[in-house]
Amino acid sequence: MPSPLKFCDSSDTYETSKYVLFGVPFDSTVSFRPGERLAPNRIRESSYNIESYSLRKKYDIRDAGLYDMGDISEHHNPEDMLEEVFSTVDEIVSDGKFPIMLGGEHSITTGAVRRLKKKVVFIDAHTDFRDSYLRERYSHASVARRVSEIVEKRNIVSLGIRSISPEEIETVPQKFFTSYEIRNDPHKALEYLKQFADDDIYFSIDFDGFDPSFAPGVGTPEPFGIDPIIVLDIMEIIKKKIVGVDLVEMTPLYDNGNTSMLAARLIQEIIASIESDTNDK
Ligand SMILES: [Mn+2]
Repeated sequence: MPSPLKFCDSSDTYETSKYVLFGVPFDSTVSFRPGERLAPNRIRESSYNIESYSLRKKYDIRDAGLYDMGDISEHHNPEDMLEEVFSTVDEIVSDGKFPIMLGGEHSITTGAVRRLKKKVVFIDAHTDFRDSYLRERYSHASVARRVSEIVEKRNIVSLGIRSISPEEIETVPQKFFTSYEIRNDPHKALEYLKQFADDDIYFSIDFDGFDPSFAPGVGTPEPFGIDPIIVLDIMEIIKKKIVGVDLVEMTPLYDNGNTSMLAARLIQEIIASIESDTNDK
């Protein structure tokens, strides 16, 4: 369904665009705090309160060729949602464009990875490696497990982990760096990413990976998170390999405005990193 509200600076037509943004208003499997389906439009609203210019990369996002195609249909059933995410990403990448997906809850990532079949870097507080949660295999708490069935566990790394179930420890989840490790020495995780980025990468940003003081508007907040500025360092490592991105698990119902603003700025800075050739920041 087309959304009348468009991400700021997304004036290009689809045909002339390079980056195509779309929303997935889905939160049916959320276990704690709902409202993620409202996030895409809240992020669009926030985008009108930032400058189009990235001072870090000396780049104007208006030069990028960003097109906002609106939201996909509202679904209650995860499989129906995943099918539409798959076909939407298929259309975008088949046309040689870069997909930016606004969640919605984390389960939406599986639809994009089904199409792209690339390595995945997650930012997340949770390993999301349960086989199912509350009897739902496509739960937002099982997304890394579903993704591992598509691209194999060795092609996944998660950053910011600080919550794991005994079941997940026993099944040996994907490679991850805890928020404590990243706080003590971020270079270890970044060095790992340099080796990891030898092939195309899909970047999935769960906002609960960040500390709740930076991103309070999330479904399952976890104390002791990472500083979102690390995304800028991550982008410098993966910018030549990144083929798609999603921003998930935000809920405006618990936000004070900072989380949606962070999302809007991250979209701008991710595009600026890819587009800019300068290495200063
Ligand atoms: Mn999470």
